[in-house]
Amino acid sequence: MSAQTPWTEPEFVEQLRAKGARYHIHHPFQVLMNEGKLDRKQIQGWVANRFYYQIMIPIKDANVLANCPDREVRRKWIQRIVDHDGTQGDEGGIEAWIRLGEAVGLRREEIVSLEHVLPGVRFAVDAYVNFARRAPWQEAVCSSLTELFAPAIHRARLEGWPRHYPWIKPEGFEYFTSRLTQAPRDVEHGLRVTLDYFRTREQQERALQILQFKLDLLWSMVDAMQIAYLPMKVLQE
Ligand code: AHQ
Repeated sequence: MSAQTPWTEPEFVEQLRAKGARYHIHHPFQVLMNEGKLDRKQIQGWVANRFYYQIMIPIKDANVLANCPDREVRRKWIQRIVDHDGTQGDEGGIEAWIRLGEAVGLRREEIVSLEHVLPGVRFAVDAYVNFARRAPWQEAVCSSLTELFAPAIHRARLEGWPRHYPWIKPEGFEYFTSRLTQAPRDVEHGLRVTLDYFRTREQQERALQILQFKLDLLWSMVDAMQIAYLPMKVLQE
């Protein structure tokens, strides 16, 4: 097969899924979290920092909409904003994340003030939003495909946190539960757009590069939290 031969759709999906090896579920801080080895302050730090990612997802998605001339795509994509911002009768994911914050012992004010957000987390999240603002909308869609790997990380939290962190109030877990259905629905649409747009082998390689950019961004967010919240001694054990 020549280097320029495009992958078939199953081969392309396999290449995208292979990128999961660098998903942040494998980050040392996340591994310690899922093994129940973090303390209250470290869990609180992660929740407070990830709140910045959560509130910027709708801004990112609004940039995709603003760049997308395809009404059919917009009709589906706009649901992502509703999922997070909420709507009449459904408070949405951002509110659910605040409930997660309160369930781990943070005050609402200190969550929404963003006072705990680390520079490295802010830079990584802002890089994602700026990518969606200036990249072709199909590239921004492709970058959301890290959620190919997200159900596993939400399931791990739902299975492990009640056991490892019994001090966390269970109403905090609603957000993770909501993503078990929302993420696969989003991935189905995002993957279709990606497979339809990235057709030549060069374009397919570009899609892998975009996915790696987003994986690195998620990874670097947790790097910042690890440096801030994990004493070096834990890392040397
Ligand atoms: O809660 C998450 C979420 O709403 C989204 C949207 C999606 C995107 O558009 O990039 N990615 C994403 C992710 C969420 N949670 C992360 C986690 O570890 O809890 C995973 C993250 C992703 O895999 O990109």
